Amino acid sequence: MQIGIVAPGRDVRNWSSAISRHSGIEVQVWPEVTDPHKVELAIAWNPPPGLLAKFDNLKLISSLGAGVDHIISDRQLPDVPVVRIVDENLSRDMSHYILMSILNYQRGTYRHFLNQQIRHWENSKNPNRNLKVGILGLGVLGKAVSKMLVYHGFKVIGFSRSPKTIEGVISYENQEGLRTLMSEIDILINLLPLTRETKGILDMKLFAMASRPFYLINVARGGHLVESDLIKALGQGLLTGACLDVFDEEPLPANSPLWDHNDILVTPHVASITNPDTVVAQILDNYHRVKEGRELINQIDLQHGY
Ligand code: NDP
Ligand code: OXD
Repeated sequence: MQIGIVAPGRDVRNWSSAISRHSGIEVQVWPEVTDPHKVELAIAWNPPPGLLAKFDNLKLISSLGAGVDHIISDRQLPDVPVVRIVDENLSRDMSHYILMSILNYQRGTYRHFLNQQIRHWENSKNPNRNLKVGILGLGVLGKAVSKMLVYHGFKVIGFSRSPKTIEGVISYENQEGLRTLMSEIDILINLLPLTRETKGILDMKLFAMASRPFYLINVARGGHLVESDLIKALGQGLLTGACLDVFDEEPLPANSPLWDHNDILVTPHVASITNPDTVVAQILDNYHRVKEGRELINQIDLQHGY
């Protein structure tokens, strides 16, 4: 048995060395796969469509991260289970990124930074201490983020497919719930998986539901956001600004208008990055489970798409 890593454009040397530290299993890294028949476990990030089908002895596919949209969009996906990463470090890093974004927004850090470039002294007003934060997606990451925000004194409202009970968090489902959430928030965080239902959810229709200008933080997927609607909505004052970590096309092309927009902060998909050392054990555990016919952990429901 061998492990195949398929992650075009990503440096996966840390994955190969983590796997050898945790097991003696041989690793083949695409495109240098010489014997696809030996690959029983594929660890994938954005695999070229049709490629995983070439591993004719495959037993399991694991995403290299929390999301699986980049794997299950493959129309020739082999008929084997797909699992994803759930890891405390991912949740903590995501929570820290969100806290940093909110505090930078609340305290006007970027205005101070820009003012420093021109030696301009401008005292800001008192920070708004009553910011209401809406979170789309109350899964593993959304839940961790919501608890952290409640701990830091923010009012938090969440939205998910099924009802949730999280201390200090009001939670909504369905279209009516989404409308209510939008009418109450000052900041909107997107932590939904990218599926047929959620693609393009961050569009003008949603932005127009807000009852006051709000700040958008998109850390889920670029496919959730209709970029032209964001720029239009910023121009119309529906939004006060946006912090974007994920994009339809990554790396973000040099000619994207998002780079130059004064009210948009761009970060290069770094909100929360999987550390192979802390997750290789769960991936291998899942491989053994599949071989022994036991229940898998963090398995994707292909019907729901997450
Ligand atoms: P989960 O699968 O644990 O949670 C998904 C949440 O979204 C659930 O609460 C689910 O509802 C809800 N949801 C799904 N579909 C809908 C829908 N149609 N309407 C309403 N709610 C819906 O995912 P994670 O929290 O682990 O991760 C979320 C996403 O974050 C990932 O898919 C990935 O794209 C992104 N990510 C980004 C990173 C970055 O660095 N920028 C790092 C890691 C992840 P329910 O609970 O009812 O099922
Ligand atoms: C992930 C990501 O899905 O990094 O883990 O976006």
